[in-house]
Amino acid sequence: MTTAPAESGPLDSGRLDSGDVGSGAVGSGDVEQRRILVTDIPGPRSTMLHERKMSAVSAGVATGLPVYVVRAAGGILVDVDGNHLIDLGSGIAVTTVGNSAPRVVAAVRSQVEDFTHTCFMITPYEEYVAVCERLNSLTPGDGEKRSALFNSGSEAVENAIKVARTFTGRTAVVAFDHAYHGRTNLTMALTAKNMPYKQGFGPFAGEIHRVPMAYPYRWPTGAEHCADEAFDAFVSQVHTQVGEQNTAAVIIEPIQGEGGFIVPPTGFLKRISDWCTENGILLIADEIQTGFCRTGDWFACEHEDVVPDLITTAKGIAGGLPLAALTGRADVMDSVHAGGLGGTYGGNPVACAAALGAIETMEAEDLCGRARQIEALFLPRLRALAERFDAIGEVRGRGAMLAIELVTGGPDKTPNPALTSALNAYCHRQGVVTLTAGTFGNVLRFLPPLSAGDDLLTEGLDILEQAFVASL
Ligand code: PLZ
Repeated sequence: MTTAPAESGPLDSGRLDSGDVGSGAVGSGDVEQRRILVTDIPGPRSTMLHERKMSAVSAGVATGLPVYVVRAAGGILVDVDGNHLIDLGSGIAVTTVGNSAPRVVAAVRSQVEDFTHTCFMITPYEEYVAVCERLNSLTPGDGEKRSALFNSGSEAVENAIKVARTFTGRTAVVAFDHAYHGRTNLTMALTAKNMPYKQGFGPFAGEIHRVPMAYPYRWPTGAEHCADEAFDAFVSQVHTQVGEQNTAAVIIEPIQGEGGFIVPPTGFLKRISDWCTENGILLIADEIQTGFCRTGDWFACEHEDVVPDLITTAKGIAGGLPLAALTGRADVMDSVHAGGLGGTYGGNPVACAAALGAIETMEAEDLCGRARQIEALFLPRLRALAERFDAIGEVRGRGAMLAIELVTGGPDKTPNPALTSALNAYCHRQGVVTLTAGTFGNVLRFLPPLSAGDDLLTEGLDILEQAFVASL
């Protein structure tokens, strides 16, 4: 069934075609927007496929929830057994416009028929240029900007470091505790957490220096001291251990993603940004998880009035097709010698077409507004749960990037990864796709597609509530 051509499966009948584009709703096609469980999760067909996976795919590639997907749209994933699961993960913040969003489908179909690849470095095409133009105008800052396109978030981050080193003539890079920037050699070095990302994979790239993150919930002297003390520690450590004059860039996620949806105190980012400017150091905002309407603005930096020198994006940019970008000040981006940036597939025309369709969808459907509505739906429910269950140490996040941090209860804030796994597994068994995060594995995070309807989101929250009752 999974190997059948996409158009021939029984679930494909009545699929939205390009004629439906612009109908108003972010398309859910013919995928019924309802949780439907017809087997246990995972069901028998998924279980069989998973056995094949175990003997064909490297054990290094793990699976969070082994249901095998055949269709997805709106806020629903349909598996091979015919179960309809509520998607609260968006494939880790990727399908922000929804799976197979009509404008993305139409743009991809048309592009695939025209041509699939030429290599932009050899014989270019308009779609790449158009994506860069959109990025240059949508990202924070009114100054002249340039962009370059890549295949993955990690690659965008690597290139941000290459550009920063070229422009400044300096080599050191400062990253934060709990940071996640990727799995390639340089980005592993930037990523903070050892298991599973770094264990056994060293030696890592040099000239990466780590400083404390402003993590209010776990700040040793209390959240009220977090902004000042974290900023002072940052300044002092860079000064004493690295040297401002050696520092090319400071890289930060405006809200940390894999690290546990850590929201720094208001003003912290701005102080870092101003200090970087004073010291000729570039600020790189890694908006790979926070970007493209996810937090209720196009980019999370906007909320803090911060204009980074360089911004990395990926994930939500192209509705599920692999695309990533580096956007930044024109003088910085143009400091690299011709031929210094590139790659065979970077800015593939099909991925670029998808990005143009995704960005058009975000504008036409006001998906930033939708992310704020989702925040308004989730936060009161999560806060009510926190009132009821001591195990919820903190509710945090912004827009449709929300999380609860789980502890054993009591004042010591001991992380509770066992409860986190139990809640996650309960939601999965009930057909709700939740994700975990956090340096201590004790954060349950919610990243629904912005195309999911309120009914589905409410039902997802009901099941989360049941998960607490069942697990505590
Ligand atoms: N920067 C902020 O969130 C990707 C990775 C999950 P790639 N996060 C999900 C996993 O276990 O691999 C991410 C991110 C931020 C960079 C990246 C890296 O993006 O497209 O996965 O390379």
